Amino acid sequence: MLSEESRNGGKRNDMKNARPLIGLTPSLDIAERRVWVRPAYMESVLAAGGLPVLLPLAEGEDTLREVLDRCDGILLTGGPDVEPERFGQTDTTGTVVTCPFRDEVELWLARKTLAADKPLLAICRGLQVLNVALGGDLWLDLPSQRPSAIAHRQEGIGDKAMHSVHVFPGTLLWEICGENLQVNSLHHQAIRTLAPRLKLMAEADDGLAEAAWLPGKRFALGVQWHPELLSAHDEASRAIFRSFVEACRAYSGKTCQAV
Ligand SMILES: [Mn+2]
Repeated sequence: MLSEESRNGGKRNDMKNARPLIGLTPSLDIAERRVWVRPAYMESVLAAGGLPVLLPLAEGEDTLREVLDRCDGILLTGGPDVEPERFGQTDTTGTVVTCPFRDEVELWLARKTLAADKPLLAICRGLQVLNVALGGDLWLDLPSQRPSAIAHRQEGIGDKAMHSVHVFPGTLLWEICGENLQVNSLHHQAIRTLAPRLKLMAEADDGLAEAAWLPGKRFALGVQWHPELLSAHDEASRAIFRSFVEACRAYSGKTCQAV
């Protein structure tokens, strides 16, 4: 005999209590035909009460549109540099490493996620993608184009904070984690010109942009560092994921609590 769940086509009756579904963009290694993501993204979303899934880096908009429709929020993860041609430049530094196919997918996703006003969390490369998607541009190579006493590309796996970040009072990030943060730093590029609609939320002691948001949206926040690599031992990093997952839950109407 069929269970009630089977008769419903497998649809559970308690979906309103399900965790919000959060789509993560993976890295893509075309030469090795490999799609991958660091588990810390998944772990941080799970710990904040979200249900993470990897998004397909698919050709064509139909698949992406269907996947975006089903997700309650999108997390743009870290990765290689954005192709300079995407923001009207060419690489004069010889240092830029890109994945144009991933650019194509993520620029589309960033714009469509914002258009649908679904929550968007953009981490490291994700912030750069968000800025380019909305018309801003990037430093191609921080060490040669914008030398600093701060090593924005730290050694190691990034589980230790390396530099301070000053968060501007009254911004979304300030509400989530306060004014002074210690963050890790694993980025080669960074925001040079902020996109017209984005607002700067935080900067490093050398004045480099470290976080931005899009006011007027449900939740559209990008950070230049990697909170997922600090969240096991850093409350401010956990707070970023909790706020994002809460926004996804509010969007979805689902009620289950963080674990
Ligand atoms: Mn940094």
